[in-house]
Amino acid sequence: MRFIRPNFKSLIAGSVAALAMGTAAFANKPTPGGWWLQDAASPVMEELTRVHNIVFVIICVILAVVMVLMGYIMIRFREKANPVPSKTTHHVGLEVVWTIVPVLILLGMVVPSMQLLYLQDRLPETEMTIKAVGNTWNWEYEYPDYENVDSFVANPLEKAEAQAKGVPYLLAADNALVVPVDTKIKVLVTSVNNMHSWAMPAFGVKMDAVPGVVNETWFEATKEGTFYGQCSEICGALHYKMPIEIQVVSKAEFTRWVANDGAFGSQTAALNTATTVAAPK
Ligand SMILES: [Cu+2]
Repeated sequence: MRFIRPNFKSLIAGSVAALAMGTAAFANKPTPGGWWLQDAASPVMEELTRVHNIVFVIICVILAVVMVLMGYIMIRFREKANPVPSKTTHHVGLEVVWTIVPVLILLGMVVPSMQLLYLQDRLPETEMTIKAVGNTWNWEYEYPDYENVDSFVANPLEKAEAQAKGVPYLLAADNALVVPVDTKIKVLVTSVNNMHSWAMPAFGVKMDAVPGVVNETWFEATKEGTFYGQCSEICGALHYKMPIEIQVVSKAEFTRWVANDGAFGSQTAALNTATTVAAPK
């Protein structure tokens, strides 16, 4: 019989990497072998990471307590060591404790969870709006606030093209969504045919795109740069071909981009080697 042996070397390397995460450079995309949350680039994701870490610690403590207790019971009360088992079937004190303690743990988790849900769900006073429409199979974007910026479609780059540009294949798109930094942005998400999900891990955003329904969510990017996400609803044959690439630029740069009808000028295009934004048709 063959057993699957865990790769301890990579496990240890991963743990060391996670411990060093505080000092590591900001990663704007999934990393090979990565197993923790992506780095936060929005207030919602920062809060989401904080709540996740709190719950993670609680889970680890519960796991440790249960494992130690199980081990103790199995050794201390095994047949050899304990030939005459106790006939006790009820213990009021113990039952009260094992009811109250989990309730207290859950109450402790409910407060930060509800605060996070509220932060994600309640739209603040947003400064601009973006509409993301899921097609089979690509994303189409509209900037309703800027009439001169035409809607455009984002498709993945071909593998060879992505490799040549040094960008992640199936995450990088031919047209990136361009948004200003430190700006509260409302995102309207819908679909024309089947269900998709517009997700951007670094911003803590994941919103279903449902035909006939306009869902809304929001984000505020706190870092400039290129960020990657994907459709997060198994939507069909080419589900994997729905990358979401967001380019966060300075407010001045964004103003220039809008004034240029949704295109980077020749000077600023050099800043953006990862993507090209198509000029309006
Ligand atoms: Cu999809």
